[in-house]
Amino acid sequence: MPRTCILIGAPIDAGQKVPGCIMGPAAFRTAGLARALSDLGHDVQDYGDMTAAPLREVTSPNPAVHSLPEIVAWTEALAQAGARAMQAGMPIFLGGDHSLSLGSVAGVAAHAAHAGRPLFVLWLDAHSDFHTPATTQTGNLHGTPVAYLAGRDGFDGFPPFPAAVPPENICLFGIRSVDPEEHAALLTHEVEINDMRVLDERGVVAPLRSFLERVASARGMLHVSLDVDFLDPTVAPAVGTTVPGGTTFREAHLVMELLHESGLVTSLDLVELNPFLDERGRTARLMVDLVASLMGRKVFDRPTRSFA
Ligand code: Z70
Ligand code: MN
Ligand code: MN
Ligand code: MN
Repeated sequence: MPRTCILIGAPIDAGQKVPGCIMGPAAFRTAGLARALSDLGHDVQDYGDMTAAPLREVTSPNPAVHSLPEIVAWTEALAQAGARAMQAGMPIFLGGDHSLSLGSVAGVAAHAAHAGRPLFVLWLDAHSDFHTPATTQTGNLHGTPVAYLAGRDGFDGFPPFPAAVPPENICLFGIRSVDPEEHAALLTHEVEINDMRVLDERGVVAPLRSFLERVASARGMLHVSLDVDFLDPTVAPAVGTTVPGGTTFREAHLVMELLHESGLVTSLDLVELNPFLDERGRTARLMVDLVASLMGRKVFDRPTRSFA
């Protein structure tokens, strides 16, 4: 089914400390994202790159936190743009580091609440990103969006999250780096956790299918947040914090194909691409290919699937 894909560039890099993510939206465009989508029959509208809202004076009780006014300003701008884009089609947010999801998911959640539909979030990442600004040790706010969308406290200065996503509607998938404060908090929230231990034993198909069945039976909307470090750094080197033991090229494509077949995905983040660290554009091109699989590209287009 043809979709209206809305590209929203969010060149944010203040959510962490390695320079380069700011070039992410340009790299996605250079790697041919719009063309890949239009070749699949989708309508593509590129809204260009956003800028942050005006900076306000906001401070954190945690002295480790840096760039708080910048991230709050991006969150405000992206939440507005995201909610508006949801009315026009399927927003695809081009990062930028993962702090962009503070805003993108806020916008999507406001839309879902307005539409009276439950929101589910699939977090494809090496990290759990479940810190709050109060618990982060690095002060890097790209490690906080899942806590924000789950409605955790500690986000003083941020816009109140419009409609907290129930923890059981959140699925962390591919994680292999969890800090002690995140671990403790995850033990008291019913977030679905498919860490690498689970994926090694069960593969990606069964855990993902069971989550997607929950989304479908709740008639939910589904936001997918794809962090480049979901992939193993040997296939996706263009990322600031590499964590070994990530998903393979084939597993990642299979995840995208299953998402396409589900027909459930209503919004998407592409985050943490650092083109400055890439090898001749290979990570940017891989990310574009993954989006193409998510949006319907197939190796062989059978009239009916013969492997139900
Ligand atoms: C660590 C922190 C993180 C992404 C790194 C890492 C967080 N838990 N998130 N890369 N995408 O700094 O809080
Ligand atoms: Mn970090
Ligand atoms: Mn992340
Ligand atoms: Mn990550």
